[in-house]
Amino acid sequence: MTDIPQDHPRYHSLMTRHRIVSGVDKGITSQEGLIAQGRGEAFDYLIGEETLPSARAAEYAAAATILLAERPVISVNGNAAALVPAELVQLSDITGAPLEVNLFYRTGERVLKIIEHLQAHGAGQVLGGQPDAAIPGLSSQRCKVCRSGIYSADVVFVPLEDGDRCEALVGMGKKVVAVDLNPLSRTAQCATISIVDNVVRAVPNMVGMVMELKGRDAGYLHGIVKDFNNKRGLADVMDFISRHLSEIN
Ligand code: PTJ
Repeated sequence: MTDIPQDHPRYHSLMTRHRIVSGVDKGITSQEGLIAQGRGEAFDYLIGEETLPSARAAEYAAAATILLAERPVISVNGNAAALVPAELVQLSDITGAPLEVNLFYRTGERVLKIIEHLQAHGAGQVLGGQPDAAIPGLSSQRCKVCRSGIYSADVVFVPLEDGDRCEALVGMGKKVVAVDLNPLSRTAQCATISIVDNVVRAVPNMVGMVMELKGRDAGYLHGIVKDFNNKRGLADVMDFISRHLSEIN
């Protein structure tokens, strides 16, 4: 519970911050996750705290890519679990993509708490508790994955993280769909589809888009993916930020 008044001009941002703090209190989110959230907030401010048209296009292409995938997987870390647990469970349900907990600051206890947290939000089986494979070339704890999940996935959805694993997953030949508010981050720069948006907007948007696209044939979905240009999308965000800053001055 929080006593932030609903008419506070920064209500939504403060509530999001509160969810991360509460994630730390529950042992779901790492303390470093607070710093990551702060960095994200700064970039969110620069993009006007709304979904830009380029992000919407990326979310649309991401929804189509996940629907076209043979073995899509949704990777969950401590921040995403605190911010959008119900929405991630919903995305998993409607796409058939399993949820797998994968952490940078990994402890067995935190993995278990995140699995339980997702299950409290309606998830069935959640992968990640007993990793039995490793992402080649990655020395961090993030290398620990499930063979039936991230290891054999063709498309991995990663709502915000550090860049190393994104590079390693792309190196394994996978398509990576990443959400990252920092268009300059290694994750955003190396992902197959980079969604420069806040996960609290991006994931619900994607749920709506998947529902809309679910009945469409593969040709239509391939068309959406083909029309999407990731480099152009990132350049559009940078253009928006520069224009936005010069308008403020
Ligand atoms: O739960 P763990 O142990 O896996 O750790 C997760 C964090 C996020 C702490 C870890 O992966 C980390 O340290 O990440 P970084 O290197 O701080 O990168 C996080 C990226 O996510 C930054 O580029 C932020 O701008 C971005 N970000 C932060 N909050 C959001 C976000 N992007 C979208 N939505 C957000 N709410």
